[in-house]
Amino acid sequence: MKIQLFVPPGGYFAERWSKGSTMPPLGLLYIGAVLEKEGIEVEIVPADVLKMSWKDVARKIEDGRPDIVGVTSTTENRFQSFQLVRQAKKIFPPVLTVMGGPHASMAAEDALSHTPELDVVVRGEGEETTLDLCRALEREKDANGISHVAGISHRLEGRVASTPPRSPIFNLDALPFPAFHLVPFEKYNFKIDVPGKGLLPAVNIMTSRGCPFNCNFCATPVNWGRAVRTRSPLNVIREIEAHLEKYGAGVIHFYDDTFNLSVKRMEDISNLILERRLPINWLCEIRVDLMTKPLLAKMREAGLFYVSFGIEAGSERVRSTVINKQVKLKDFQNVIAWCRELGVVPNPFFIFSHPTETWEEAQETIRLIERYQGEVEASVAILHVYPGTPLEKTAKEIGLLPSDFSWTKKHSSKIITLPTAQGDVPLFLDKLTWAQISELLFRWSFSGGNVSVARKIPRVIRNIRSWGDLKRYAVMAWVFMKLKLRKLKRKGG
Ligand code: B12
Ligand code: SF4
Repeated sequence: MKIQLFVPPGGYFAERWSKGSTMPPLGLLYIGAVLEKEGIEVEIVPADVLKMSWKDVARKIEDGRPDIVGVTSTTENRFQSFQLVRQAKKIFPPVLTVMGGPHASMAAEDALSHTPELDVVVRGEGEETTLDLCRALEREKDANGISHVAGISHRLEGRVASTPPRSPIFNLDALPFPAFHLVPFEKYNFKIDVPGKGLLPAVNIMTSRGCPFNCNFCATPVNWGRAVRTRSPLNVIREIEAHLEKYGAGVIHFYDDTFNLSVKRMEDISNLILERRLPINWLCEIRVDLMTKPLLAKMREAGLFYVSFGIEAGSERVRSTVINKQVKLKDFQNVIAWCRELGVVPNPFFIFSHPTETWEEAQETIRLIERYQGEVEASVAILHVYPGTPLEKTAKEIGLLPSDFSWTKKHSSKIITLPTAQGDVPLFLDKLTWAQISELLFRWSFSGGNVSVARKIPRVIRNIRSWGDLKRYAVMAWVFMKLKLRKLKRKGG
């Protein structure tokens, strides 16, 4: 049994990353580690970071003649993932094509119904399902053979069929550490700037899966489930130690959706880092309503230097009744004050254009960002719709996504995207006009936001695909000039 696991080449992310630093794909590395442990021949091909062309990909499959070609998918890179599946089937028809990752998991039926070259979608966690799939295929080389594998959707007698969901992996400590040795680690050039220390080599780690909350736009509760599973602090520390030894990592980026879900576990991890004097700097994502000052101080002592958290909207109504994020402005303000006192960089996330969000409410958000100018590193996005989320349902109900919408089809004129900002993913536009959204984005940019308008111009021009796009970018240019003039007048007067 031989399996090749691909990150597809090109696409929005590769383009965005092409000159910077990125990180190895933890999902494929976990699957690789499990298969390797079970004696299955596995090759991971990160075609993005290897800068492979489609011809290179074809050659890889032709030479490898694998039993299975697997490809990971996010909604941003889905078209590249579909393309890879098509190519694999064309080059080597006997291969079983498998797609996993957040996009395929959340839109399995859509992906299979519109992509005849795709044989199987693995929904959710991939470690046990992929292993079962390999074993089933070893026994019986046809669709019936795999129809007992839990957690997949596939084609059976000409129709798309789904097996029952697989139960989540509760004992995450039982998983081997991700197989970093299966990718060319140095090619990722994964480095993070630590204040006062400069750019240091970094490694990505995930210590828990699942989220008990249910924000309307978020893929995590659907993809990973709402039952949170955690690795033991000691297991986490062992992985950090392995990275320190092998890669001389100076920074650990914890990618857990909410690292501080359990105060006790957070304290234990911090205490172990301190006891073992691990020379690491780290960053993570938290919920502000679960944070306390003593905990943040402990995390800081253990090496935390940058912390991200979603506040999403300045309006209480939008946060609590639209997004379903019960976080108070007071919690947000406290965490920022503690961060400043302790020397941690606060990185709040904000989103514009929530369902029913009015211009007045959106201005509460931008005023909050402007109020904290210079004190925080704010990240801002326009709301995007992802498959399987409550927001996708809303978008269908109000007709933003037409009834015949498919995630497999490109550039429908009815769907508005902003490829230069976040790939080919539908924007959620409701009450705010395009000019208002543009104003909000530029005001964020002027208040220290990390976007350079000038740098984006070549990509904007390359990505104009319709009159609608042209009109939207023209409105943006007009709003930009208007705000610049207003700024100049203020300076002058
Ligand atoms: C790290 C991360 C990033 C990194 C990218 C790292 C990388 N090179 O992969 C950065 C910071 C660059 C990033 C950027 C973005 N991200 Co991001 N990111 C994450 C995060 C926090 C962790 C990913 C991870 O390592 N998970 C751990 C591994 C173990 O899980 P996994 O990758 O899902 O893999 C498992 C299964 O999915 C499955 N599987 C995966 N691939 C395959 C393939 C096969 C063949 C099989 C069988 C199974 C399988 O098995 C794996 C093991 O169980 C997730 C949230 C999350 N909880 O996962 C969001 C997440 C993936 N990101 C998301 C988004 C929206 C974005 C951005 C758009 C954000 C932005 N505003 O720019 C961009 C888009 C980038 C892109 N082109 O996709 C969404 C994706 C939703 C979707 N439908 O695609 C997620 C799910 C967050 C969320 N809650 O909504 N992201
Ligand atoms: S945004 Fe964060 S808190 Fe909300 S559901 Fe997603 S992971 Fe959970």
